[in-house]
Amino acid sequence: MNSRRFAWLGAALVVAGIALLGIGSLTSLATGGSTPRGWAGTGIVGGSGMMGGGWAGAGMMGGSWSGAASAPGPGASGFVAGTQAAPRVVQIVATPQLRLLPAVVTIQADETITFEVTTMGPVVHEFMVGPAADVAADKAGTPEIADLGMMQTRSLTYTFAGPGPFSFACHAPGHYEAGMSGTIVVQ
Ligand SMILES: [Cu+2]
Repeated sequence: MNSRRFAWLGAALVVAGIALLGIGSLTSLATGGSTPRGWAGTGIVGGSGMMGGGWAGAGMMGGSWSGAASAPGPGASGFVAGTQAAPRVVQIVATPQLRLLPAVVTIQADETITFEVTTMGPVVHEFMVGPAADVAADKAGTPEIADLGMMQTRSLTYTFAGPGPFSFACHAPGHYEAGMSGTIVVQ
């Protein structure tokens, strides 16, 4: 779901709300008295409620961008170290501005992490993760998700053996050079 669609939806709901108010006012003019005015008031509340629904949708998008659905990391309340049997989920967003967010992911030594990577916007990205030297060199065989198109989400599970250093990056042409990489911090 993109923001433009939300904007159109919101505009449509505002128009619907205004139409309701108009009907309420006309009813009020035609009949007078307190009951029609009360009905018009209900129209106002209804319009606000629908707009509120649109705003909640925008809030959900915000959650996706900030990685709010990722499992808690080391030091956070509720943290459970990821294992090969039960990997910890970390959400990554690949943005049209050529960034992988969050750009720093903190893990406990030897954790297994499932990265759920989503491309926002029309630019196609990749997601490579592993030893920092291999990721920097785009070394063949380094685990990666390739050709991740607009609004697609794919997963990659990786076990970080030892102290690192580890990193992640997008090697679509020009993206790494533009700064499309991130750091794994091993606690
Ligand atoms: Cu990229």
